[in-house]
Amino acid sequence: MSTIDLQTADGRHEALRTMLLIREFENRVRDRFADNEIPGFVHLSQGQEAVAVGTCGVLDVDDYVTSTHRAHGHSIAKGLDPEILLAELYGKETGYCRGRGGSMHVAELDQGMLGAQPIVGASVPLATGAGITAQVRDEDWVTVGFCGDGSVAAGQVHEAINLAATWQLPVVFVIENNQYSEGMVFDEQHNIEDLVDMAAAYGLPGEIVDGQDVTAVYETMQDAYERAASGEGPTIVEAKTYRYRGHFEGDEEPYRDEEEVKRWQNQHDPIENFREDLADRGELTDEEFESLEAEVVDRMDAAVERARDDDFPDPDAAYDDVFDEPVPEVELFREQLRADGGVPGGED
Ligand SMILES: Cc1ncc(C[n+]2csc(CCOP(=O)(O)OP(=O)(O)O)c2C)c(N)n1
Ligand SMILES: [Mg+2]
Repeated sequence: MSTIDLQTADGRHEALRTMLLIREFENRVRDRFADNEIPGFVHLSQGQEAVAVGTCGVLDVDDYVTSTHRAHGHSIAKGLDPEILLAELYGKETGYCRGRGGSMHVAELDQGMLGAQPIVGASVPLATGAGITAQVRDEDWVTVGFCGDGSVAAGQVHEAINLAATWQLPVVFVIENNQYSEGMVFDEQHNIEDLVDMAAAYGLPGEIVDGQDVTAVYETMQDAYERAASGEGPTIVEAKTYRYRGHFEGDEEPYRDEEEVKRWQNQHDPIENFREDLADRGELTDEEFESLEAEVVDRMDAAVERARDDDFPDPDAAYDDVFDEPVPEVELFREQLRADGGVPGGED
């Protein structure tokens, strides 16, 4: 059973709320990262919310997704709590991976989130692996492997899709074609216009979908899901989309014009598109939209406060789950960490 039913007005409101939540979550990550409150490295998915919500909305809690370095939207759309996800990004003990994973490694198996993968392309063989497990164990779950347009230039992606196609695994590969791979424009990296054309090489069906239209993504995914769940094998879905922020926070974006970004924001925004759809259906007033916005702002205000107040992991536990036997280098690191008050490099 899908987690969001787009056939109903309640389901449509839920889809809108989830897209707004992802947008606001990433506003906070953007700002708190700029303030050095959030450590590490972050990649935002603003502009791509409809791909995450339209895809994951079709899935059941027991279905799986594998994700990339740009994983916040996929995670929240798959049902992860933004509060716990934010704590993870803050490196706090209360986060999904007890602060060890951060933005690019978050995973929550109970919710079907098999993990963000910072190695470009790695989400695809993982999805194939989850598909093999389902087939061998005769389980019902379907796995979605999210990947970017850039990842399609990586060898492991093709090996994994070929295997999934040959063994007719219950997997859907969703390529988020946001037209850039770091600073590389799409046609500098690929010799075809539509990546989905490669589906023919594996004997798979391929679908192109407008990734700024949550309803279109959802409907395309319903068909792909049906095929996967009924033993007809994988589908490749290519969602044409766009990221508003740089490749990573701090990217100066010399490779594209501000005008291009503004054009997508003004003409192809997935939230604005869907808001208009719902207003046209008579299902959403301006007041209702503003109240949904206020709700997610309040929720994220509270989430930031909570993540700030939560504790960092105990330095003594820094290498738990890493080494079986104590290692001298680890002891040294632990001592240093203790001396620094539990924060690598100290709390300055
Ligand atoms: C194997 C590997 N090569 C290179 C990198 C550096 N890198 C990180 S993200 C990225 C671009 C990925 O582009 P795409 O797949 O289109 O995803 P997007 O960033 O657009 O979401 C690259 C080259 C990496 N993380 N892993
Ligand atoms: Mg890309």
